[in-house]
Amino acid sequence: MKQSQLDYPFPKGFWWGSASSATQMEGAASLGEKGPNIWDYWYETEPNRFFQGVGPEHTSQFYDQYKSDIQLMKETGHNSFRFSISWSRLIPNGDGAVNAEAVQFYNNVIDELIKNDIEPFINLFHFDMPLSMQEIGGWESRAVVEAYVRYAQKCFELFGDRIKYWFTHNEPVVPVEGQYLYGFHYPALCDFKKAVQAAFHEVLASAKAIESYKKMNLSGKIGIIINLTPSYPRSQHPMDVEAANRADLLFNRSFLDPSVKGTFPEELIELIDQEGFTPIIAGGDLETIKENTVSLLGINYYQPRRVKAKEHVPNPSAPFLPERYFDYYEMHGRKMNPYRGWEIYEKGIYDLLMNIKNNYDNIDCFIAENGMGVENEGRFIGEDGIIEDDYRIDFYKEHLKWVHKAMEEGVNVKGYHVWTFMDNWSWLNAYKNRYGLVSVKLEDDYKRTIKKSGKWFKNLSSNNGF
Ligand code: BGP
Repeated sequence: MKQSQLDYPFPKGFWWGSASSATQMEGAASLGEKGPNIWDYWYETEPNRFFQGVGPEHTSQFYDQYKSDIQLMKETGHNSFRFSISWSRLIPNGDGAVNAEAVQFYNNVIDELIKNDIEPFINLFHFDMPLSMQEIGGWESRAVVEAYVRYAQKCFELFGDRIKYWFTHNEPVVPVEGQYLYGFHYPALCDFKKAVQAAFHEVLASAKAIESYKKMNLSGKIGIIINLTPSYPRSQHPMDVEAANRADLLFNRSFLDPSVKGTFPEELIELIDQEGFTPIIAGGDLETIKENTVSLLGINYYQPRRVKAKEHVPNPSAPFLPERYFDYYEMHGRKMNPYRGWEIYEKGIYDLLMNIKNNYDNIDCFIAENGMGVENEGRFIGEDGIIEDDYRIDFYKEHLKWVHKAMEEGVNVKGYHVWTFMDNWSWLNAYKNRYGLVSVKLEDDYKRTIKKSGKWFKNLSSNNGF
């Protein structure tokens, strides 16, 4: 189709593809000389935490099937694909000897992608702390920051000749929430002070990895992928506005500002200091963060936060959580995903992008995850045996319209990656919510079938718009 016939044309070279992560799709969790990470350990010790007791060993078997999967990526129109390196597969002890089998695997994946004209994007950390590193404190520990930087350097050395787009973290706020606040990642603590230290160390680790990358004089770009959740106040009452601002500071700007601007927001520092949660910062750390900002920003967007002022004075003995500063409310008439329970608010993606243009120097960015999870998706299989996920096609279109508008208004959006390529295992939720352009039938030897949305995505990418 000619570009002039499209309602929503996108520029030449726009990235169409998807995102994934090692633990969620490789499988082979204890094979190929891989070391254990926190997910393997948690599953071994507390399998009942996982939906239907399904653990990381059963993730989509990309480790064995990467070749045919990459053919399916072609068939679904990918010109780019983001995956993560499993730190504990590459360096089984977290620090030290490199696993030759893992090097071979990642080299094979990279080469196969390039051979098929799919640009590989590599993310270095997607929630999968090696167990040995967690045992010495995980992100709370300075030693882990140093080990992470050595791991990052190793990745640059091994794969930097072919990789043009690197990312230091995916959604760095999530391990902080999961491990230190809300209990959905091992070790499921509830300790705000430790959460702040861990967050600071993630920011520092990212800056130090960027510093190392720059020293190597490779020709690629290095960025970070952050999940941004726009916080909308219930009303323009100053107390509601203040509550939304605090949610924004804690969940968005805590990583966005240091990554892009090299500094933490003053108001955030005040908030943290006033509670006595100031992290340990070594001499030179703030300079390292200042000097090593990202050159590309990946944005994950799923849903907004609807925030109101706190109605009651928080009980001082209750666990200290970010919700001490605000409450959530159910906005009347908001659109919900009936199959996952998350709000769908398409304009949120536009608001986020405009914020990047107006307040973050209009840095080059791309949508690094956007997707619609569906529980029990098998019910939508049509007569031809494929999943008729028109709801997902609508979801993508409605978000892309807003991305398009932001681009018309000058935001430097370079691409759109969906979550995700094929149905995958999602941490404690395991296979509960399906997101793929391709379905995976666990009970039929992980059989892959392209969904209706996968076919639609192929047209989207071939036409470069819709
Ligand atoms: C994102 C994560 C992904 C994935 C996705 C879906 O925040 O980056 O790793 O898990 O959420 O989550 P869920 O399966 O819980 O709906």
